[in-house]
Amino acid sequence: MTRLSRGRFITIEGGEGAGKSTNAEVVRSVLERYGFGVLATREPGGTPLAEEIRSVLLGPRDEAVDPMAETMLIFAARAQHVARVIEPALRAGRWVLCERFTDSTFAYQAGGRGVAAEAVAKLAELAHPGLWPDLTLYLDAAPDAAMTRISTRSLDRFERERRDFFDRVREAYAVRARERPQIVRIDANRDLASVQREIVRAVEGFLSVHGKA
Ligand code: Z5A
Repeated sequence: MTRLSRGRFITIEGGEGAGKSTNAEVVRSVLERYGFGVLATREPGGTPLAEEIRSVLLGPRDEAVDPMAETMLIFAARAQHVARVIEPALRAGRWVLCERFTDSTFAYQAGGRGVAAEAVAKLAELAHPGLWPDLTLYLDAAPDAAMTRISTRSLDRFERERRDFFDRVREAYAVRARERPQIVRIDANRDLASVQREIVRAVEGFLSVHGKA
């Protein structure tokens, strides 16, 4: 197995139904083919405590959830996930592949809910000082088409939001993708085979530069 002094941190981002879970498998198989040990995980979640916070966040509730309370719960889960799972794996030389990370918070809580982006940035610095993804694959899909893909399952508290919420989330992702060179936008409106070919190209391109010790 190829060993690096420190592993790399790869995230997959995008709206609901964009194909994050489906394509995480593709990314994992490329990395493993090149000999890297991969830890696949997700947010919110990834540890028993963080998964409990996920249930609190996603479950339906009668009480309106304050956007800052929601943001702080997400960062509480993230701090635990980073400290107990992500950082130890990276230090051990494993590559961490995570569905969603702080770019989701910029998109959903800042873009979607209106929390100040500066507040999100400050909490990020407290929850994961100095840790940012080395590569982010942003699967950009139009909300209506993506929601159709998941229309047969029961919807969580976020998926019940109105259309304009998802438009704001998508716009915030677009801004973030323009600002951060680590984010590679993939057009996820296309058929799965085309999306996957582009993902393989993006990961192999990253490996050609960052895949050496
Ligand atoms: N959230 C937040 O607000 N702030 C944060 O900081 C974080 C999260 C970290 C749960 O996330 C919620 O948490 C999320 C935002 C909030 N809310 N929402 N809504 P999640 O990641 O667990 O939930 P999700 O985004 O809803 O995941 P998902 O619906 O499972 O989407 P996905 O993983 O991107 O899609 P998929 O399961 O891979 O694919 C869905 C279906 O589409 C499946 O049948 C595929 O075969 C099909 N598919 C995928 N790609 C294609 C293409 N290209 N063509 C045709 N069909 C396709």
